[in-house]
Amino acid sequence: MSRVPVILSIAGSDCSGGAGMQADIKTSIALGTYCTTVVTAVTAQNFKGVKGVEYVGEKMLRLQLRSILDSIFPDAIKIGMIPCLEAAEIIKEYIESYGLTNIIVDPVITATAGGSLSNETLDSTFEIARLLYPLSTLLTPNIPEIRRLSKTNVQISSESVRELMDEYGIKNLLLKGGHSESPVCEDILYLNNGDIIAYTSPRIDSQHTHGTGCTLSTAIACGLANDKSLEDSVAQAKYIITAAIKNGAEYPVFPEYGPVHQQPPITLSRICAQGRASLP
Ligand code: PXL
Repeated sequence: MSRVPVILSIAGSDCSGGAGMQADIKTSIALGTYCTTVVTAVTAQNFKGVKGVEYVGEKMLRLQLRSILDSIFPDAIKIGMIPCLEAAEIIKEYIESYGLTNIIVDPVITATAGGSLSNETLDSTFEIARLLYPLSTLLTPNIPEIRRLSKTNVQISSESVRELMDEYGIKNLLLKGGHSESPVCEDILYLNNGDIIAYTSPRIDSQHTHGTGCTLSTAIACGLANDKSLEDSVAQAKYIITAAIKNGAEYPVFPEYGPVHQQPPITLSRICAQGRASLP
């Protein structure tokens, strides 16, 4: 009997359900992958902003990691919100001692709704980067995140991306183009072997983009967990996120700002109306 692929999401909880661990679980379900979770922090937020953040603490972080890794070995891992340096040190220790691979790191710094997701200074953001990025299979920064990591406000070039990859020992990097001014949304994959692949989608005009980064990085992890190549996993994830943004715009949860939708609404009423009790 073949086993369901499993991912582990190491991320913060977003009580609004749009981003963080909640987005990871929804994405994983949409892709038929089982999602285990290690919560790094609890955030209190809605689509207008972050009201509070609490780190779960060393003991609880270790206990969650041990509970999962001793019983369900993940085929791929997605790492999102890292609230402090101590959490990064613990996660690194577990990645190394359990020999974890297929690790996607989303270098989350601020929340989509506005507000910091880390109580760390800029210096410790770089320290967290030095600890975790070399262990990752792929880093998925957006334009503000790569500017912050490269310590620049100017246009990012292929050379500056490669310099950053060399400086932090990043194997592969996906630069997300969502924040660009371009009429299309182009994400560029910089591979270890020197190759560059561009993934382009139409830009969808929407205020419902909360959870975009979490959804994309988790969808890539799901691809790897299903034994797809990194290039194919990114292509699949690009398709999923474009559909989720389109769904979020067409079926908004809140009238103004809100989350992406990982799946089209299930037409339960139609199934019930047909009186169908058995599975299709
Ligand atoms: O999308 C980045 C992100 C990650 N993790 C948590 C978040 C957000 C954005 O809002 O709330 C918990």
